[in-house]
Amino acid sequence: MNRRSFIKNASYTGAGIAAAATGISCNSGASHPDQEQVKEISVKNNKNKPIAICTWGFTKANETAGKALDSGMNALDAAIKACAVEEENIKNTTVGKGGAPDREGNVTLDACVMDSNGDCGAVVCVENITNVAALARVVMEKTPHVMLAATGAEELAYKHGFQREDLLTESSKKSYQEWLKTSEYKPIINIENHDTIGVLCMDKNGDIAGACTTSGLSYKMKGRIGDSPIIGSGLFIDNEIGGAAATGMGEEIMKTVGSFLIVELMRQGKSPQEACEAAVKRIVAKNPNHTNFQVAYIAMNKAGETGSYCIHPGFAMMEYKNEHNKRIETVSYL
Ligand code: SD4
Repeated sequence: MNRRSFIKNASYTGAGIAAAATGISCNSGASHPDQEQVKEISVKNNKNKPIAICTWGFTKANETAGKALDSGMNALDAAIKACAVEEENIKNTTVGKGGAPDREGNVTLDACVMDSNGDCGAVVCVENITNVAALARVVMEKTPHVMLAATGAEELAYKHGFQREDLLTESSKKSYQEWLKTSEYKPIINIENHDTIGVLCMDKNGDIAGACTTSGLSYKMKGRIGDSPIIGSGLFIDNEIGGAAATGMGEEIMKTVGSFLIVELMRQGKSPQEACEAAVKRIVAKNPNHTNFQVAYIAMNKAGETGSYCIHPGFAMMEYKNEHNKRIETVSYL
């Protein structure tokens, strides 16, 4: 088999793509394809692009990204646009405006973005700014840094025209006051419908980017940061391979650097589904307490295959492909 036909054949499977991307020659005796060729094959054979997937049943957000991609928007813009839908949705109590406050009653937001060049930006513990995924992009593009915290991030936001907003809504204030009566702190995530949004987009060029945004654990300790704004934990993209995003108990996701792990497993030849399963099982194996918390992952590879997996039933992924937005009930470990 000559080099060209090896590349052609390799492009039909996720394993082939991963092998090609890492330069593994399988048993073909082929020489290592260069990166440009890898990109060419995987994009050419992906008939499904553009694609948007996101965590939970965020129908409108995912559709917003999908339609924007259909009309030619690039992957990063589309992912941030999808996040903005939930950041501005005051009924979502774990993202943006209307997000649950910390124990002291202050709403603090975390977010990150990563683009197809491997550039990334993040903000943590930000008050008074709704669109923190867009702010994470400002950190990426307008500063020499990757991550800014609290008032530093907030000041940057004002410099770039973001509006100051009170993020604590009447309804979240009421729930907080109710919580204060017992102040019971049980950091257990999930089972309700709305949660952190992580979005992965592949645009018409086949380039992948993502964004993740959250208010984190409800009534968290002051200053607590979860996985969502941590590059590699809440989100990771490698445009040669694919991307992954996480939701659920941030502390557990960070201990295994979950999204990075999934992308690396895809690099080694696993499909997005297999990689999500392996990453969840890694957490399960390390933590006998896993029945007490939720972790869920979504992933996409360069061929446009997607996957998702979680510990507990109740998690769903949205997928927009071929102009169709659908909800995929995710298979769970338990
Ligand atoms: C966190 N992972 O702060 C986020 C919260 C979340 O589903 O995803 N909830 O730990």
